Amino acid sequence: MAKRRVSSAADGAKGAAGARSVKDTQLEIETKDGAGATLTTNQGVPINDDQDTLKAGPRGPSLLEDFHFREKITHFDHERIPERVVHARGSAAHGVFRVYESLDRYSRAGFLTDAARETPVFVRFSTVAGSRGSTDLARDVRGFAVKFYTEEGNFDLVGNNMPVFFIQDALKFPDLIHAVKPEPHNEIPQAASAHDTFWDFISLMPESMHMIMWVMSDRAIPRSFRMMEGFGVHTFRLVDTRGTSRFVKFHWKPLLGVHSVAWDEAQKISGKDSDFLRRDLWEAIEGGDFPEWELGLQIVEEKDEFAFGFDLLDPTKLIPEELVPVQRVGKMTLNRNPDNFFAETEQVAFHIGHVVPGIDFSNDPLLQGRLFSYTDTQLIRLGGPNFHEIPINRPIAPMHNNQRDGHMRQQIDRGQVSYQPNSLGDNDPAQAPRAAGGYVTYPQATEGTKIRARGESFFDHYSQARMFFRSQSQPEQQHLIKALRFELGKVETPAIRRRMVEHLAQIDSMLATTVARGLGIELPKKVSAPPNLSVPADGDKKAHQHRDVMDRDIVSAALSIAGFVPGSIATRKVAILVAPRFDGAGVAALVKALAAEGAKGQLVGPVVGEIKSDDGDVHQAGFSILTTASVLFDAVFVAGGPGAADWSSEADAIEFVRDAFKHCKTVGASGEGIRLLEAARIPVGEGGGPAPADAATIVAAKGTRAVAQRFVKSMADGRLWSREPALHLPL
Ligand code: HDE
Repeated sequence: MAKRRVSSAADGAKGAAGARSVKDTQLEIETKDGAGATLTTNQGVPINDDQDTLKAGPRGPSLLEDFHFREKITHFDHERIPERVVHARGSAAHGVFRVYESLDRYSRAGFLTDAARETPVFVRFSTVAGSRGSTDLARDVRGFAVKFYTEEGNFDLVGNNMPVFFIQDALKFPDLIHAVKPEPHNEIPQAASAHDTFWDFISLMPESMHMIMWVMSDRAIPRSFRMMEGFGVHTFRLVDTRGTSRFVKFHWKPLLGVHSVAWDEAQKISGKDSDFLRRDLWEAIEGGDFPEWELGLQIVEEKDEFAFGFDLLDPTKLIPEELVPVQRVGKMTLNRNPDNFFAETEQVAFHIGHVVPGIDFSNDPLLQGRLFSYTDTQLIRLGGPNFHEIPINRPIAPMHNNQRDGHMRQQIDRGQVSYQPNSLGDNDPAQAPRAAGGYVTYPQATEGTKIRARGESFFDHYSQARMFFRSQSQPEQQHLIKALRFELGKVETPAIRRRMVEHLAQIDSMLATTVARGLGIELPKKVSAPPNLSVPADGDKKAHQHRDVMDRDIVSAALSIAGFVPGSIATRKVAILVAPRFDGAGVAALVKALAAEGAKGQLVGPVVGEIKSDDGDVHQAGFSILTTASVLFDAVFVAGGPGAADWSSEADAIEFVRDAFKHCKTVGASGEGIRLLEAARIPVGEGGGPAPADAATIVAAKGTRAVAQRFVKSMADGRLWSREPALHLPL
C-alpha cells in the first residue's frame, strides 16, 4: 500500500509548480495493491474473521452489532453508479501524445507548440446506444474521447469515429437518443438501431441522412478500436499568440489503417465474444503492440468561412479532404492499460468544454449544447460537483481556486479566505494575464435578434449523403444497401419503410431502388422528398426548402475504407487448425512468416492443450474448435497431416472455415487439410491448386515457406470482397 500526501489549495499557491505526471496525480490519494497487507474495515480496524457473520450461537440469529458485516454489505449495496445515458459501453487506455513540430503558426496551446513535450492522454472508446454490458460489435457510432493532461490544464477532444452527426441542434439530442434506445414499453432491442422508433424519428429528420450513410456503412462495425479513424466532428478554433483565429476540424488517423468486419461476422462475434473490441485493445497493449494514431488538422482561414457552400457550423457536413487536406501534425500512442476499470474507465468524465488556451469554440449549435450537457451529466453520474478530484479526472497542471465543499470533497482547503477580491490573503490565487497563460476567449463579434431558427445554409440534407454513397467502393456500397435492407426489414410499420426509401431516392436512385426491392416496395420514377417535420409549424417556409449545395458528381476518395488498407498485417491473428500429427514444418514456416510481419499464428486443436506434430514435437493448442470461432480471427489455415482428414466430419470445423470464406478472409490449407475446405464447399482448384479467381484461397500439397509467404501477401491485400457476388443472390 503506497500512501502519498493529499494536496491542498494552499500548496504551491505562489507561482505555478512544475507539472506532474498523470500517475503522480492519480496516486496522490492512497492506492492499494494489497501486497502483504492486513484486512481491515474502512476505519482501519484489523478484521479477525471475514467468513461468518456475528451470531448469537452457531445456529442463532445474526446480531445487529456486527459493524464489519454492515459496513461491507452497505458498501456493496452501493457499488453501482448510474451508467452513462449514452456511450455506456466503453473501453479505455492510457498513452502519450507528441506534436511533430511546433504549430505556433496556428495555436498557442503548449501541447501543440512544444515538440519536446510528451503529453499524457487517456482515451475511451465506446458504442452509443447499448448498456454497459452490451456487445462491442453492435452497428453503431463509436465514441473516440481523448483527455489530454496538458501542462496548461486538461483538454478533452470528445469525438466519434464518424465525422458528422445525426442532428444539427442540441435540442433534438434527447429525441434522437429516446428513439434509438430500446423501446420504452418492452426494453427491446438492446444496442441496435434496427427497430421502429429509431427509423420513425430518422425518416422525419432529413438532416440525419448523411450520418445514416455512415452508420449503415462498414465504419459502424470496426475490426478494432485500433483501426478506426477519429473525428472532432464540430468546427473548432485554433488561436495563436497574436490572437488570430482559424477554424479547425480535428482528425485521428490510425497507423494500422481502417478495417471493418462483415455484418454477418459482427452478429456472430456478438455471440462468440461480446467483449471482442475490449479484449483486442487490452491484449494489444499487454502484448506491447501499442496502437498509434496521427493527429490531423484541417485548417480554414477566417476569411474562407463561407467559401464552401455548406456551412462550417453545420455538424451534418464534413469538409472533403480533397478541398482542405488533412495535415498530420503529431502522434498519439496508447501504451498502458488501466489498473482498475471502474476507477478509470467508468469514472473518467469528459467534457467538450475542457479546453486550454489556444483552442476555442465555434457557434455550431450542437457544440454549444454539448457545452452544457457534459458537466450536468457528471453531477448525477458521479454524484456531485467534485468529480474533478477523482484521480483519473485530475489535471496535472496545478489547480487553485475559491470553489469549496460539496459532496465527497477530498481537498482540505486551508485558511480564512475563499473569495476574491480579498485583502486578507493577498488576492491568492491570482488571475493570470493573457501573457502569463490566462485563457482569453476569442473575441468573435456577435449580434442578432433572439430567434429559434437555423441558418438557411443548413438546409442541404442530401448532397453530402450522396457524396458519401458515391465515394464508396462497389463492395462497400453493397454492404450499405444490405445494412439498410436489414435495418428497415426489421421495421414493422410499412409507412416508415416507405418514407425512408423516399429519402434514399433523393440521395441516389440506384441506392433507393435496390433497397426498395429488398423491402418489396415499388418506387415510381420520380419521388419527391418527404416533408421535413423537424421544423416548427410556423417556421419560415422558404428557408426550409431543401437545396443541394454541392456538385452532384463530387466524390471523395478519403471517405472509402478501401483507400486505407496499409498493406501491413501487423497485430492480425490467424487461426491454424491442427489435428494430431499435423504438418509441423509447414505450420512452423507459417507462424514464422506471420511473426516476421508482426502477426500471430495461433493453434486451434480438436481439444485445448498438448498436441503433437508429425515430427514428434509437442505444441500447445491455446484454443479448441469449441472455445473459439473463425469470426475472432483475421484468416484461417488448415494444416495438413494424417489427422487433418478427420476435420471434414466435424460440423464445427466445417462452419469455422466456411464462415472465414464467407467473410472474405484469406483461407488456406495444405495436404489433407484441403479436405476440410472441400467439405465446406470452398472452391479449390483442380488437383488442390489455387481456386481460379480467388487470390485469397491458398492451397498446396505441403505447407512450405513459399506457401506461407503467399498467405501473408494475400492477407496484406485486405479482405477479398470481390468473392461476395459468387456467394449471394444479386441484390
Ligand atoms: Fe455526447 N454525451 N452528446 N456526443 N459523447 C455524452 O456525457 C451529448 C455528441 C460523445 O467516453 C454524455 O459523460 C449531447 C457528438 C462521446 O465518457 C452526455 C449531444 C459527439 C461520449 C452527452 C451529444 C459526442 C459522449 C453521456 C448533442 C461526437 C462518451 C456521458 C448536442 C463529436 C465520452 C457523458 C466517454 C458522452 C451529451 C452529441 C461524443 C450526456 C447533449 C456530436 C465520445 O453528456
